[in-house]
Amino acid sequence: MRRAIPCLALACLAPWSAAAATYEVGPGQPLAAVGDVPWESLQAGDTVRIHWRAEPYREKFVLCVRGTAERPVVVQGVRGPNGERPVLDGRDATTRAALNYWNEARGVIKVGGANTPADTLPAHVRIEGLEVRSARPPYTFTGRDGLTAYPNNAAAIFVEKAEQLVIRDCELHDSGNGLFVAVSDGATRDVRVEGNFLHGNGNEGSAYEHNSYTEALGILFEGNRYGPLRAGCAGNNLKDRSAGLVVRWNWLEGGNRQLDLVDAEGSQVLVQDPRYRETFVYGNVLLEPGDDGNSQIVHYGGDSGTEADYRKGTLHFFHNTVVSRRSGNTTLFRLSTNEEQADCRNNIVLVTQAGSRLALLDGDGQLSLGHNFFKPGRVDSHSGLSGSIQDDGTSILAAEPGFLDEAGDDFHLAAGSVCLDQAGPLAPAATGHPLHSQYLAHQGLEPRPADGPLDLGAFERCQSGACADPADGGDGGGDDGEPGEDDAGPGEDDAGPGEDEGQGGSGNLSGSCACGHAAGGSAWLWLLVALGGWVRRVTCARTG
Ligand SMILES: [Ca+2]
Repeated sequence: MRRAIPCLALACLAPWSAAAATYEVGPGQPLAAVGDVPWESLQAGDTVRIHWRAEPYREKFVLCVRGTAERPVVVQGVRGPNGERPVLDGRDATTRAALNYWNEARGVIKVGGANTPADTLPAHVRIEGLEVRSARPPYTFTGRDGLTAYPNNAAAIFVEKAEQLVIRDCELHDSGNGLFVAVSDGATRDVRVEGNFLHGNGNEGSAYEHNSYTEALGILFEGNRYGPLRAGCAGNNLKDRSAGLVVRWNWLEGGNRQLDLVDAEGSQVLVQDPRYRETFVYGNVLLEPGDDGNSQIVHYGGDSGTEADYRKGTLHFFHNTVVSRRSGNTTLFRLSTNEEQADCRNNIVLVTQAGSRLALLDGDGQLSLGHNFFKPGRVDSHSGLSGSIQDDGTSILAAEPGFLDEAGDDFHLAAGSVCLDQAGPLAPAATGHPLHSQYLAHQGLEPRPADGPLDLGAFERCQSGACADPADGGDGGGDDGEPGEDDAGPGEDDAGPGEDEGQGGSGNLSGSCACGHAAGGSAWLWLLVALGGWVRRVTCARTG
């Protein structure tokens, strides 16, 4: 029952094969509330634009819709006058009555199945530019079952199942998990998490909820800022159980461990996928701000106890900058068994205490080292080495790596740093992951300067003052490894539709706007992009 469709003549005349709509939400917009959007009848190519307002939107919804590569479904925040992202607040939130979906308590935004709209595997969905918060105990919302409490494992964004999903430029906080991605028996794949700010999540006294907790077939994290969890919460910062995991060019500060990369629990599809054996972590800043949780920075392998399913492959860990300000010991890697390997090269690893406070391994595992920076005095293990360490002797031992402003958290290299131009070659398996970008504080990326031999760590110094953009220089890498993902409910969570009654969603609003949407030729698509300001105004009003 949607009808009126004011739209631009250009858009209406464009030769697109299917209609699509843009819904504008906010003060002075055609739709006042998030719940006015007909979420149950979204179609490929539709865009929902939620405009900033001073008061948070206390509303929640499900995205159960398939877009296409050319016609994604986009939910987009439109920032306020001072750059504020619009806020979706789970506390006291309500759900549009026309929606009916399970696992409603698991997130403010759910991407996954539903009764209304009809169930499907969501695809080509993009969520961007929103602040999403406050899905955790003791908060409550009102949904299909009336007043409902959030469970501990509620998330700001809960992905039950999806493929080709992008979450970017969002702030996710004050929830059990900031982001939760379940593998759903292998259905969830190709997820990108880009340029978000995840912080202040978790539940007091619990180690089971994290800033992000993910399991998928193919997942990429890049350009994100991870901050400490909420006070008193013992979860990890980035916890993952995926196959095809890439973590690059992020800022990861605090958490029980900065990275907890453990075994797939949700699907043997992951364990059987060749990508399960290769994990890539590069170009990140990993900062241990103090005596925050576990003294281990990276855990790789598994934690379920089912060792046969542990990663038992290689963690490729290169060009990271690791800084620990712990007062006592720091351990760089915990490899779960002696069948886990780490290839550690071209990193800067600095402990602010004496160099002997750094151990490379907790005990188990096979570690190979080349071309890293350490302070003198590092030890193999603080608790007894049962694995092995292959050190090619090329690492630099010095008192200081030569950061621009260590106390001020600026870990770019200063002139004269011992880390300049000291990198060795990447591992053969890592050559598909060129260092063409670096983290830009905060939540951004910039080209890594092309300045002769690579420097150690996450940042390249342009010594000449006039460096080429490596993207122009053919680093050959093309697009590296998009992570795809699968189901896998992290941890304890089932994420399964559970109780769901699947009565089909026939009451969908039929039809969509008469105005067009980018469907066909790329020329039209790019014309639309160029005319973005106009396109945004192609607005379809709901008639009720
Ligand atoms: Ca260099």
